[in-house]
Amino acid sequence: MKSIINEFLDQVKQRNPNEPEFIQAVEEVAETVIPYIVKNDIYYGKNILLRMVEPERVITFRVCWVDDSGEIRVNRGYRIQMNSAIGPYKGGLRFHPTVNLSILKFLAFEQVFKNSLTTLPMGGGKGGSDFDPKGKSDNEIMRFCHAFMSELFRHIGHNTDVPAGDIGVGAREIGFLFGMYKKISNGFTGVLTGKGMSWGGSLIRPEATGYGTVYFAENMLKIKNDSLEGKNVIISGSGNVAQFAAEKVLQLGGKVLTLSDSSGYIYDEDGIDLEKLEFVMDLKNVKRARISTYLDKYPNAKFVKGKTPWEVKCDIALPCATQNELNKNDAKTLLENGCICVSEGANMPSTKGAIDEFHKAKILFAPGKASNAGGVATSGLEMTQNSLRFNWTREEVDLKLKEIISNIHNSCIEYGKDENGYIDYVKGANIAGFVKVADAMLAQGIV
Ligand code: NDP
Ligand code: 2IT
Repeated sequence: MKSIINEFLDQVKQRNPNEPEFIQAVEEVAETVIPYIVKNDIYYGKNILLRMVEPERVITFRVCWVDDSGEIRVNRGYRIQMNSAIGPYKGGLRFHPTVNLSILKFLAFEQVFKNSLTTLPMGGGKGGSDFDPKGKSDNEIMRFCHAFMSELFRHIGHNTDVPAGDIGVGAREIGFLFGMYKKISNGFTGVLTGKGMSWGGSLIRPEATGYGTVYFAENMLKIKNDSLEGKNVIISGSGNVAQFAAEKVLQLGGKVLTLSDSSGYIYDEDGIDLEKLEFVMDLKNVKRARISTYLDKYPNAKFVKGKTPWEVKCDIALPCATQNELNKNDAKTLLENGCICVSEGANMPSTKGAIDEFHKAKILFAPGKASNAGGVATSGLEMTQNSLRFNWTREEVDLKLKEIISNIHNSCIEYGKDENGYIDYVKGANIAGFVKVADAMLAQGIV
């Protein structure tokens, strides 16, 4: 088996040089899915995985815009249209200076499996730019978003490809992107998700990724007859996903000890309660300040510069910042400190070494493609509401989100439970996500 997997990975590495994040994501899938393909005649010998690692289309384009001082700036825009076997391409846009082809291809590849797991009809895609929103004025953000959409518009559409937010792209950016799309397409359609409530957005979409990550943790704990009540929880990041993960942890009776950004983490021994979280939300979403300024209001907390929160003792860890933010040593520290559950809010935050440690210790570990799928699932619900020209209530959307997360959890058990009863959620999510897409690809022939 090892040689079949290695032969496959060698081919992928050769065709995709200098793309370490993409190879990392493919490797994780290949190790769990190839043994399943080999055992199942309908998939074997059809090069399905080889077809799935090749994007259906990769678009890169120039984005020129003028900054506040009158200087002409040049950025690079991307859209990876990875797989449309089960629905229109669907996935976020990331604006961050580290954005490159490798990162967007890994995200688009993961998205295919994640979207399949939601049970909704969405293919996988991802896009973005190396544009850095930090320190830019609202007008600069608007000019960049408009310039970006003035090219992207010809490649997307509500039945073709439906982008949304990711790192650096929130409600403000989706507004500017939507405004330009509507103007140049001369049509009001659900071409983006994460829209504002008065112009086609869905209730609960802003909260959905963070809430879903915590619902997934609650599902995992439940099979151990446990819950979040009274648990110490550490969270990384302080953006959209981290904020609403924290809110849901508090609602379910847990204690939130940390939040972070790329400068370091804050540790509040007394717990970050709802009032403190509201302060963080204003700090990050309105003032767009650094997390360290939390200490100006709450001086009892500590700011640990340049480090991640994994050294803080906890029961549950929720990585909600970015890829490869939790490595093998961090995993060992978490385990030594008694951590029993890790639910990924970010995409691929744990390195392969870290995941191996979690599996060796047989703790509850959920990979992002399962545990953060609540965000895109609720985007799918936004698409449905746009098509119906109707809005569901907060309670209705939240109930559907909970059901979807619980179904994803069940799919992981179906395909990931081993002989000893341990649930390998990585294997479960990869195989369950694969089956639906592979079946659709087989039915549609060689296209
Ligand atoms: P935001 O832009 O709202 O927040 C990102 C947070 O992560 C910020 O606190 C940011 O800190 C931190 N961060 C970003 N890059 C780094 C880095 N290199 N090192 C340390 N910290 C970093 O993004 P989201 O909350 O939307 O996204 C967070 C994660 O969740 C990403 O992995 C994303 O792909 C994933 N995700 C998001 C979904 C969504 O619906 N938004 C859905 C599913 C997954 P700083 O301000 O210093 O950069
Ligand atoms: O990684 C993700 O799932 C997202 N950034 C959300 C994608 C979406 O289309 O809502």
